[in-house]
Amino acid sequence: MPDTVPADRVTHSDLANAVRVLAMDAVEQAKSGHPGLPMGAADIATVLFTKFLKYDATDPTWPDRDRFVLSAGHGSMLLYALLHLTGVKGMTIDELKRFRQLDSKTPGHPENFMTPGVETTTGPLGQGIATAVGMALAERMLNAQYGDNLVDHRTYVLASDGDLMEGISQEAIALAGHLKLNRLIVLFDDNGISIDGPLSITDSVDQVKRFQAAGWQAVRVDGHDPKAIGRAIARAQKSDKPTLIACKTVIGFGAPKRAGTSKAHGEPLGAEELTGAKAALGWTHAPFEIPEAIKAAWAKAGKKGRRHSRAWKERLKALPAENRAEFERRIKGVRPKGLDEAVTGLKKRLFAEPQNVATRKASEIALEVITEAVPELVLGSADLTPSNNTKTKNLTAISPGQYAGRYIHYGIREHGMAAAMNGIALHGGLIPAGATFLVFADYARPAMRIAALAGVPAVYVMTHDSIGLGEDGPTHQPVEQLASLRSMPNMRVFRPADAVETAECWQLALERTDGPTLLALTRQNLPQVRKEAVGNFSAPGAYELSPAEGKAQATIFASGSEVEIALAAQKILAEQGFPARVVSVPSLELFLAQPEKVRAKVIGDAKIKVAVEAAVRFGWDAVIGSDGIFVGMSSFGASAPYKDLYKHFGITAEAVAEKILRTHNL
Ligand SMILES: Cc1ncc(C[n+]2csc(CCOP(=O)(O)OP(=O)(O)O)c2C)c(N)n1
Repeated sequence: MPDTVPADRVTHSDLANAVRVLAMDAVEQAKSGHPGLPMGAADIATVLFTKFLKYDATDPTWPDRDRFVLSAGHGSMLLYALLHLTGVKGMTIDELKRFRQLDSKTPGHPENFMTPGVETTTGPLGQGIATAVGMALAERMLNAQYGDNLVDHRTYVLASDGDLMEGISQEAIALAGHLKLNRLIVLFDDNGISIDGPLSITDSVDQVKRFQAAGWQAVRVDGHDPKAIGRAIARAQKSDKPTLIACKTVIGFGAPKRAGTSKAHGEPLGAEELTGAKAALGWTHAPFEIPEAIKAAWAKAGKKGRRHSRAWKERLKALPAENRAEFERRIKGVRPKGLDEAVTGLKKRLFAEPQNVATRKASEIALEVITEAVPELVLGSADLTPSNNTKTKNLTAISPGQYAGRYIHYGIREHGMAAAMNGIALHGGLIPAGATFLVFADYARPAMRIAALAGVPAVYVMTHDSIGLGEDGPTHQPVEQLASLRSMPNMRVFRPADAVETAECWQLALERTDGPTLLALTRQNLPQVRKEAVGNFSAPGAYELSPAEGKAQATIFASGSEVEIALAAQKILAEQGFPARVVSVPSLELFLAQPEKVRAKVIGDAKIKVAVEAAVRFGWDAVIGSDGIFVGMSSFGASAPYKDLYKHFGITAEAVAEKILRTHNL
């Protein structure tokens, strides 16, 4: 199109082609990336962004905006092109030219913490659609609290074949369909192509029927017909169910040889194909060059939501000061002042009346007061509510069409739960805490990894944290989970030793705003080991719980349920005139992240170092050294009453004391 054409003569195809060519050019320049999806889905995205999305590019984090999630994160250039064209600050043409380069705002896959306007990190297929379910749920839950005046938006997803093939999508769509999340609209880029070739080599699911069976409205449209796409979205907006719009598209639309083939999926087109594609699209401009008229039309689309954002801000301003401050606090993720007070109060009570309870029960006791102090905390469980102890008396569950509660029955969907939790947290205004057994963290792990990577403050309540769960046997007994979760950057794992530490760890989990926290809790009862003292001792990850009588000859480090064993071993040793100290380690990796001085003081200079944890040794050498003594697990568990298992695997106070004395006498 010549530069002289006025903005109002710009057509849908001009707008969509601008997205296509930016994607082609950026992938070509990077010599890496995925041009096929942006080229194929450009028509869908153009209709959505220019006609439907309530979006203000000048304020991309305005709380009542519609959310757009590019679930097929490999098509990231589609999103970057849209953010650039609509005028999001910082998303310059130079950033597109630096696609996939170090420190650019255009990394290989969308990262919400790097790129303004990106709602969530996507790339592992299936995560985006499942995260969006959480966003759509958060919208309804906040709407139930604040009304249409403040919370009234939709969540749109662009999902690919891969997204819908991944198992997590089933958990997500079943939950969304059940809960009737009618503000969730999924645009399916139905191109029938993935990396290995046409989908027909591996898949024959009728996605429309599948979604319908899960309680969705589902329709098929021509994904290159803007009117048909528009009609389907308009219908979806009126539906009382979530909607799938299967948009039949051609991957790599416009590429002369590669369109419609897997060759268009994930590599640069190459000079010849690129030239051919531009010719086919009628595009005559230099690489990365967008004619002024098209630029202007896209910029106008970017400001389309501005009147909505302005009106919304006026409505917010008009609220009574207190309501407004509370809403803003929650949206900004600022934690309430009452949290510290509530936990301090609870600890006082625990010191006065010690509770010898399982830490899952201690967690419930903590939640009784914390849920009152933190109204944005939303709990839930993947069908283990009575075992996880997450539903306190003051919480009511949400149900289809009824979103006023604060408890979510996620169903037996650990992965879907963890992804939905990401969406709830990223939406803003709510803090999600979801529960299951620790061993099933493995079922939730890919979404937990996104939380860690994307800095999502979700809380995982994972009970039945060792062989201490007993009779359910080795399938249910976590052994390697603690080590593997501790190894995940930015994941914080707490394993509190008693009711006091549990309250402290809950506080630390909720005060954290830059990443996820896991609370590993016991099924079995534990004595309260903490004596009265002021301060959150769990905060540095480890502290001296019980000093030695005299100069310590050994330090026994332990976490969770094994702190009791460490204390009993200390006693046995003391009776034999051997002074040892006990260090409680509620968070090994948090402790290892402390400055050297802090670590050195807690580790101490006793020659013999022992760690006791009913899990594998991996990770503990950083504290006890490779020649330190480890008392724990080196195999899977077994099925028996838990006390028998501790004896069977040699995790006892006698064994700890005996090993220390043997080493001492060497
Ligand atoms: C969980 C996961 N497994 C594998 C991949 C690697 N991968 C990236 S794109 C892709 C194929 C996707 O095909 P499709 O979803 O149809 O996208 P399109 O070819 O239409 O771009 C695969 C296997 C991934 N990103 N995530």
